[in-house]
Amino acid sequence: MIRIFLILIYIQYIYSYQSNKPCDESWWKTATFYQIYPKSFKDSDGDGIGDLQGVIEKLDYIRNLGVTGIWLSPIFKSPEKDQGYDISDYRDINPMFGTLEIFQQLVNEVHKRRLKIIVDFVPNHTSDKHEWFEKSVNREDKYEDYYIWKGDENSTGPPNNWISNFKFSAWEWNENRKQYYLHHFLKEQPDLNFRNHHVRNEMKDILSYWLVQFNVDGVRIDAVPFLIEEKNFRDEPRSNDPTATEIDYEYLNHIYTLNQPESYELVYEWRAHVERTSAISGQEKICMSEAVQPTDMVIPYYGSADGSRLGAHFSFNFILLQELKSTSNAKDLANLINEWLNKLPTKYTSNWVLGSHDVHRVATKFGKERVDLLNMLTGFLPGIQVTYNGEEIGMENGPVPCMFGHDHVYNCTTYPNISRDFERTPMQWDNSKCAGFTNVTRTWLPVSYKKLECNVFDQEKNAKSHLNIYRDIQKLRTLLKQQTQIQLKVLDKNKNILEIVRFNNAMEGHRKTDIFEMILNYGNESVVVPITEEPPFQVMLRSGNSPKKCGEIINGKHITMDPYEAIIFRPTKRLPQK
Ligand SMILES: *[C@@H]1O[C@H](CO)[C@@H](O)[C@H](O)[C@H]1NC(C)=O
Ligand SMILES: *[C@@H]1O[C@H](CO)[C@@H](O)[C@H](O)[C@H]1NC(C)=O
Ligand SMILES: *[C@@H]1O[C@H](CO)[C@@H](O)[C@H](O)[C@H]1NC(C)=O
Ligand SMILES: *[C@@H]1O[C@H](CO)[C@@H](O)[C@H](O)[C@H]1NC(C)=O
Ligand SMILES: *[C@@H]1O[C@H](CO)[C@@H](O)[C@H](O)[C@H]1NC(C)=O
Ligand SMILES: CC(=O)N[C@H]1CO[C@H](CO)[C@@H](O)[C@@H]1O
Ligand SMILES: [Ca+2]
Ligand SMILES: [Ca+2]
Repeated sequence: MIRIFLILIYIQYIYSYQSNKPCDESWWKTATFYQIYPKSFKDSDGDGIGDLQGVIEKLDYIRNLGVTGIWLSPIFKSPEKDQGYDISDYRDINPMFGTLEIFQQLVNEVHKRRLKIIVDFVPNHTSDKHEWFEKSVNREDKYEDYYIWKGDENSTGPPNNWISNFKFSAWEWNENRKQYYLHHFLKEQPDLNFRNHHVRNEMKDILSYWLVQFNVDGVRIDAVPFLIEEKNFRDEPRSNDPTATEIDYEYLNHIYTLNQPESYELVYEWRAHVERTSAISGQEKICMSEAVQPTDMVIPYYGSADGSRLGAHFSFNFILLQELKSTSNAKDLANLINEWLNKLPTKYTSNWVLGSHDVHRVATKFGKERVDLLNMLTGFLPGIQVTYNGEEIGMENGPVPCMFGHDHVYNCTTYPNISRDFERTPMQWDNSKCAGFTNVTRTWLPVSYKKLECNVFDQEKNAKSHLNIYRDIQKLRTLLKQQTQIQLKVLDKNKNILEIVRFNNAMEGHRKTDIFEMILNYGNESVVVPITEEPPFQVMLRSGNSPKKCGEIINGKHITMDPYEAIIFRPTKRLPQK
């Protein structure tokens, strides 16, 4: 009884502490962003394709998840050669998703619910159907150098050996202009020339358009490593990858096309511009950058090494997404977390990502048993959490027969393992014929039969479902905010048990007050482990497969961890004050 009373006082203390802070200050630093893949989220008009009105219909669901905001994958006008990453008009909405009016309504509805909204910003390249490209082909005034053109009618081949991310030469011949243009992705995605000041200004205007005029809260900047290329267009040297053939991207070491100093510089410029839009609108707007690169290359997108320039508010941390395997152990996991935290200067905000529209579903990659454990982990680690839609219910890859595939880049026939169609199947809202995604049977990608065992409707009813545990994590995150320090420890000889302690020693000398601790068993065997902190402990949250109860008090110095079990708890005894 007394204990419950103390907890109530404690919670009150936390809330009163927060309410004394200036309203909304750096709201993003402890945010959870929910990534929506609009085509697969919710169809409102019965064409089998998700749309913005569908997102509006599901905003209450999103608010009830307890997340901070949504990030929408591209929704702009596009011929859809690369699922909207080939934009033909940066200032308009793809009619399949809706209109500018519906988008404005979405922004308003999001804000009404005290949520935030982030849109994708794809500056490296446009669609070849963008009017800028057409004007550039025709050498129209001002537009002539909007893209990267090389060679002439007498050229006998591409200007250099650069290779596209999607295989083959990064150069495409244009018969009208009689020159080659550069494209790091598809040939329908010509690279913009950021050495041209008109292009630089256009992009800033587009940022203002969405951030100020439409009042969105931030942008996610796509593919920043590719922004600017070395200006002498030198050939790139061979890589050491023996498996790569001449046409493969991996064949070369991309020293002249990736992460060039000017690309970082451009991100810093955009940050300054985003700050200006914050000043104009009186609200803190943010930018996040996407670089699927080694950590050492990713971190400078946060800001310059000398600290004089700020870059993205956060640069996506893909270390877990790329390196963690189902066969990893807790030691590997600890090493990955430590590698990131040790390299990230403490003044920057960390972030954790496990899923996206480009990688296989978490449940498929790591096993269904690890869904809660991994959602709890990314929610427990300090900083920002990013969740790809469907991961909160532990959706698995959907089966997509190749004839129904849509990933033109990684064609299902040619790339049976890396086609991205599988993680893009429609959201499973219920177990009805079309999973509550739409009211028609023909959907752009097939609805997975797994809707029968994995859907929102059923999980609503079960307190220990992935969905409800995900909601509990979001609630707990409001308590975790103050604990900025972290310690990691592998507890057992088999290296499958990871203990993570969060505390705050910044405010009160070196006293570790208000400790939160997570223990997870990444392995498939039950293990008894000693806990580092002094008992008793109170269980705050546990994975669905855990026999422990929320609120339960644990008195022993040892704890039994079932296979794939995760718990978050708190020592209930305050440590003696020094
Ligand atoms: C599906 O829903 C849309 C929008 O409510 C409606 O216009 C359409 O007629 C419905 N289609 C079917 C097959 O029920
Ligand atoms: C291409 O070669 C022809 C014949 O040598 C020459 O007249 C022409 O000027 C060349 N074109 C360019 C763009 O250099
Ligand atoms: C994949 O390639 C096959 C054979 O080249 C083609 O028939 C199919 O339409 C392609 N699928 C996609 C999604 O592009
Ligand atoms: C691709 O998938 C097949 C079966 O799904 C598997 O046998 C093969 O090892 C995989 N290849 C790679 C490179 O992962
Ligand atoms: C756990 O996994 C290992 C490695 O995959 C396997 O050899 C072992 O049999 C599994 N143990 C149990 C209890 O399932
Ligand atoms: C994760 C992600 O958004 N990847 C995108 C990076 O940019 C290329 C080109 O725009 C896209 O094809 C990827 O989907
Ligand atoms: Ca639709
Ligand atoms: Ca570029």
